[in-house]
Amino acid sequence: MSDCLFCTIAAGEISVDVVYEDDKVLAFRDIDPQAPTHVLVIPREHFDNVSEMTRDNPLLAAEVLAATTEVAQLETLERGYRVVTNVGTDGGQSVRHVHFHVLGGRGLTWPPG
Ligand code: DGP
Repeated sequence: MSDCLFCTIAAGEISVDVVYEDDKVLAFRDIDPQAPTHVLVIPREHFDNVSEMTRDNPLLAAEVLAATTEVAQLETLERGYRVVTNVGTDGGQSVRHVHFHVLGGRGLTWPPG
């Protein structure tokens, strides 16, 4: 989608700090980190949210989730970490291209706000 920020990032047209990438998945550091490690994991293909991706391409959804594990290993988050995906307005989703936040490097509180 030409007007999608994360599609533009996936196409390499906006510079990001890449942590992991393969032919289907890109992981890069969040511009506004909420923890010492805050990485966004996205499919290169556009889906608005996790529900759409899981419905239309469940194998890709599994690959994106597997990439969150790869990121946690690369970032040596052996004490633990959190994987979050926000959906829609109430979910606090600001970018309508599915992404998983991988957060770690400090103790994370619960519940979220
Ligand atoms: P969400 O609120 O769940 O849709 O998360 C979107 C995240 O995307 C938010 O944590 C900030 C991040 N973000 C927005 N624009 C950019 C950008 O241009 N570069 C990077 N690296 N991250 C961005």
